[in-house]
Amino acid sequence: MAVERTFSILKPDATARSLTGEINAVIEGAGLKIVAQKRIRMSQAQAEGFYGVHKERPFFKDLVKFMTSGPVVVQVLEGENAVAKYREIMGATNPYNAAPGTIRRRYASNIEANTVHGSDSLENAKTEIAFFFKDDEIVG
Ligand code: IDP
Ligand code: MG
Repeated sequence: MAVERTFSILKPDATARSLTGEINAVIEGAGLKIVAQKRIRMSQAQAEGFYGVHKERPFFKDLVKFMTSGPVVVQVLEGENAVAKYREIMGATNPYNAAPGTIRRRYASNIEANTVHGSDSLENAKTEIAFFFKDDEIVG
């Protein structure tokens, strides 16, 4: 195993319910370090660019609307096997299918407002981190 970095978003449904502290405690409890973090309002262009791979999907417009509907917290997480570990503690995309104890099972409202984003590969993590953070904003 190797120390990796992954990209995380606490989505608008998390900030709306003031769950950022609680979710960060879960992240840190799993052994992942939050090495960068900022609260932002995503622009429509940022949301469309970030979720560009989904632009042909029927839910794309709604997803962009949701992601720009309120503040989000973008983060860089660091730790052993961080990409897979974060996906594991997030749980499945649809909270109804997410394993008990996972962030999405505990906090998510539905398949769209599912509380957190996490990169699905090391390669995508690098691209996603670079989309929101400059190197000197990440302090490991
Ligand atoms: P992931 O976030 O678990 O990697 P993706 O398939 O990459 O899931 O989808 C990106 C995001 O798009 C999801 O987290 C969720 O917010 C939204 N999404 C995915 N599938 C649906 C759907 O069927 N309906 C509405 N929103 C969806
Ligand atoms: Mg994904």
